[in-house]
Amino acid sequence: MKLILATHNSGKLQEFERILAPKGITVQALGAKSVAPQENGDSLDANSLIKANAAYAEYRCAALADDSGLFVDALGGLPGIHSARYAGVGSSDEQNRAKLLREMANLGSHQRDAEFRCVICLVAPELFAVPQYYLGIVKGRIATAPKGNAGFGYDSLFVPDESDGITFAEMSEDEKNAISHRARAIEAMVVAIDSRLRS
Ligand code: ITT
Repeated sequence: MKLILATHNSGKLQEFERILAPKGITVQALGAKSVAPQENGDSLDANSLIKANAAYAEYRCAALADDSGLFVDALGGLPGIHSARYAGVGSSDEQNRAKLLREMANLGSHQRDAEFRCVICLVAPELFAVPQYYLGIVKGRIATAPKGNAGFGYDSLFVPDESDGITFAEMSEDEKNAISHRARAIEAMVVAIDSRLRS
């Protein structure tokens, strides 16, 4: 089975490919000429639907999109749906991480709880009459300084509760994929597709 993956984020693409390939699902990323739609929804669900719908309209092939973000308790859920542009439109991962560390500079070790959330929206009319949503969450804490070089985005600042105190960026791809928000949302999607194909 082939799905269009509506993303321009190469880190996400790599994770989808690695998790889905053993399950017999290949993902085709958007072409360089695909224009990213404006993500002006007010939730992960809304923004994932905007991206999946745009990809389906362009390719006329089953499409999925991931909208994800880092939700920090002490910041009232920020950066949340604004994670990709926390330090301003067009900001780099490094600028976003630096802003997060600044905002949390005065917070003690008991105030650093956070979670990554990922919503995948699947638009596949031949399988499901309406768009489907799959949620994955991983809980953890925000480190006081970046650690590790793997991954992307906020990985070097996020210490999952299920790790031995290391950040996502200090893990191998398979270690991150065993517990990540994205892997959990993907797993839920795969279960739903399997069960639909069997019914
Ligand atoms: P697309 O919309 O093209 O998919 P994007 O990077 O703009 O790419 P989002 O709007 O979903 O994607 O923003 C998600 C941001 O949240 C992403 O840019 C990272 O900063 C952060 N993020 C999400 N998942 C992450 C992960 O697994 N590790 C580190 N940071 C992550």
